[in-house]
Amino acid sequence: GHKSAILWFTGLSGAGKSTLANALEQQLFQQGKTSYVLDGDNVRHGLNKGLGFSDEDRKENIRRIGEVAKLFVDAGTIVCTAFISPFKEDRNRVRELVEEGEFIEVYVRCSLEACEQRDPKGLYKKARSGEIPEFTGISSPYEEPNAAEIIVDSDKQTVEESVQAILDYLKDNNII
Ligand code: GGZ
Repeated sequence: GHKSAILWFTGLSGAGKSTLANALEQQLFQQGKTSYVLDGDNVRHGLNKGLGFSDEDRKENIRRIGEVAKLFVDAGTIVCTAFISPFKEDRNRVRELVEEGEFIEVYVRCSLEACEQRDPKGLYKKARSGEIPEFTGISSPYEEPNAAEIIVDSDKQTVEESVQAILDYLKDNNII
């Protein structure tokens, strides 16, 4: 068995949140644990279609995702969420929705330089040219967590090392 929890990945665009969340989910699945990944692909195109990237829309995006994540916790799942979630206040509001210990903040730390160098979708380039306004790290803020349960340095650690560190945390805290 396992306990339910929210693994809340936060970090810049291109830091590797979705990659890590999906790699972790695979490992959990292999261990027979029920997990699910919420990310831009399945939330911003559906439930949150219509929300953009203004501060207000990001806040509403995160609020709804928090409520959905809570439902997954109620359903007994380990839910991994992969959203920039740039505002500390919005992340902390989600933390307050669930029991102590059920919200695990995973800061996927990566320098802006490294994210910009990766630029897998060419978004940083567009942000620099002004084609995309309010882009996180360029023209919209990212507030670093100051008490994340887990920090992974995605510009120094491999995906495997980071996933292992998260699995170790879950074991040490009797979640899996
Ligand atoms: C940041 C943007 C923006 C702006 C489009 N700022 O690398 P991606 O493409 O796949 O991930 C980014 C994603 C961010 O959506 P989130 O729901 O995670 O953001 S938040 O938590 O702040 O609500 C990026 C793409 O959407 N994208 N425009 N202006 N990222």
